[in-house]
Amino acid sequence: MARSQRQPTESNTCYRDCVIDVNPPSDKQPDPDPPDLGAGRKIIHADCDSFFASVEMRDDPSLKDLPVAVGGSPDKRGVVATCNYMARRYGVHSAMPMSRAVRLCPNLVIVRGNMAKYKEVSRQISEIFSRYTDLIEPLSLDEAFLDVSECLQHNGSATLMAQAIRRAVREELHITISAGIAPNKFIAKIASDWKKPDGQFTVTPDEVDGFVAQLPVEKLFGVGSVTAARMHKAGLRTCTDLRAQSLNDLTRSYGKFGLRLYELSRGIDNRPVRPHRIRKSVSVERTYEKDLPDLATCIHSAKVLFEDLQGRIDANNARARIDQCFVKVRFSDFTTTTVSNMGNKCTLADFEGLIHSGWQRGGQPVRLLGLGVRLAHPDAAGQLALFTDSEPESESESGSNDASS
Ligand code: DCP
Ligand code: MG
Repeated sequence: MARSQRQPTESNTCYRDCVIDVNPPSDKQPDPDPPDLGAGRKIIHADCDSFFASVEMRDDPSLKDLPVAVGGSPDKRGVVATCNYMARRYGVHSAMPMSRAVRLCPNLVIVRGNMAKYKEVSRQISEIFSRYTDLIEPLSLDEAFLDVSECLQHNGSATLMAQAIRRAVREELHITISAGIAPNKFIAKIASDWKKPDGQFTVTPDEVDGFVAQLPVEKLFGVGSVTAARMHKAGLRTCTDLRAQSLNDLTRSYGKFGLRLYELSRGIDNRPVRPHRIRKSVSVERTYEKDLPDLATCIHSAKVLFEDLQGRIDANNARARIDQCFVKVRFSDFTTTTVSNMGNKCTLADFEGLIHSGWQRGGQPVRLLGLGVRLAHPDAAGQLALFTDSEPESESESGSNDASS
């Protein structure tokens, strides 16, 4: 079948707002033989399968049995937000340029995204979760941690609760969701991927040790490609290899993150499920259809982004917490630079000054421009702005960040 493109998206603007855990992992030294405090808890990590694509397939049955991607137009530098599992067999994946996706899968059906619809489905999914617990920590529109330790339904079996949740999502919302069930967040998150799509996997407290021992280091939250490469070079490939290192060795090599590695490689993760998360930054960025040729065009284009950013800051009630503004510039050769300055005003003139500095670092046409503000911790700003409206996060639990540098 010839590739059909349903509604090419015009906008390549995206909002990358990052959130931070209210209570980051403890910095204190572990006991020589730390008790597994997580053993008594029951955590479910639930994550929809190819979320945006599943919603689109649900709403348009003609897409059934076709490879489908949600995202922007291949002619306009659009990217793949997600694709269904059939398209994944061709090598298509999230964040890939759509132009590459259609080369890999010539009969790919491209559907424009509809964020309002996904937010509504996300709200409906949260409602189903809330039948079991109030301790729900959303990570993005389609995934959340649930602490069901105190829930008495299904004789207190988290495995049966996960089954019931998945059944409700399937029968009421007509999409599928996978789940991982474990004594802590770290293992539940990995387990939800184990039987995807439309599956679930339980790691009981007795199984934690064996399950974690064989995990590759890349699976640990905070180990991105840079840290993983460093570990491989040092002969560390699995959690078993990490366990052979003393805490001193790990902190010497990886700084503060060494303690976290020490714990995670033993299956220890005492982070609570936190219903609220705090926003750490607000930003807006745009990939242009045609490169911006010079500094003057960049300054001109920044006005629209600036307006967008103001709206986002107000929508998040974040103005009082601004303590830094930054600009991201990606040049035509894909090199990227970020320039920031301290201050809580962040006027258009401030951003223009930053663009000026950023531009000079590359001195070539610009592919992407981003404007953003970093936010002080609410305690410092004397107010508490709670994160309620989940969107895909730049600092998520996905482990894509390198935390050790
Ligand atoms: N998303 C996006 N851009 C990305 C990654 C994801 O816009 N780079 C959006 C589209 C996804 C949704 O977020 O549907 C959820 O992201 P997931 O990582 O959970 O991916 P999926 O739900 O699509 O697939 P999976 O079955 O692997 O969870
Ligand atoms: Mg998902």
